[in-house]
Amino acid sequence: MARGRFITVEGGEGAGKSTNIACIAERLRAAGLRVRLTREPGGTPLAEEIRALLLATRDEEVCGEAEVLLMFAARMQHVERVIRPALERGEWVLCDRFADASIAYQGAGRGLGMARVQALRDLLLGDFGPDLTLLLDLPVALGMRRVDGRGAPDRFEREQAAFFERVRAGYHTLAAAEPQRFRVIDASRELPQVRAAVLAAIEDFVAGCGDAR
Ligand code: Z5A
Repeated sequence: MARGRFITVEGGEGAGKSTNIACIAERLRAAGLRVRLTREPGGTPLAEEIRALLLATRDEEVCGEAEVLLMFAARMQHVERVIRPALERGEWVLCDRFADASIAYQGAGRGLGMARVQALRDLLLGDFGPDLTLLLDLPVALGMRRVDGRGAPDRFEREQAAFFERVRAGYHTLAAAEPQRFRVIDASRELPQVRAAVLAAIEDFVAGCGDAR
């Protein structure tokens, strides 16, 4: 049986990851593929508990190193218990955020340094990673407007625009370094146009996977 493929969707807040990932899953299933839809931080009971710890607002300031280690603790459980086994069964795994998020948010956003977080990724994951990454890119202010009024902001949503600008620049650096893996989608457009661009990228990728079914 052919190994499945690992697709991740990345971007800043309000970029439309959750909105678009469901229609990607639908399109892949329509093509006869078995799809596992998941997210980070999270994706297993333990990793979801770590997610709750990470998103909770708290009086104690969380240091960047503790934050990135919690992200990777959740990620390793997710990879070893869910993602890798699913790929080995031939399923396609579609994940809302993965290690690129740690490099952009903790490496660039929190200022830990992208290279340090990449070194941690390499230490823990080796060459395991996504086959395709869709980066939904949009100006920070527009993303913030889209999520405005959604309820009490979590610990990340309380950050200032400057933090999200560093995150966005971090993602641009990652996409430029690996153009064969990343597809950058202009997510500032109306939803039908964004969705069309997302599905075109997916179809292009599926067409290049001759052994996938
Ligand atoms: N984080 C981290 O720091 N390090 C890591 O390693 C990982 C994560 C894995 C939780 O992630 C936080 O964890 C996240 C980064 C950090 N914090 N932040 N920021 P998350 O992915 O669960 O949370 P999120 O990024 O905040 O999700 P989000 O804000 O919901 O973004 P989204 O999923 O991309 O957006 P959406 O829910 O699909 O859309 C938002 C709204 O915009 C919604 O009302 C849509 O109907 C609307 N929308 C979407 N597309 C459009 C278009 N094209 N036009 C108009 N309106 C639209």
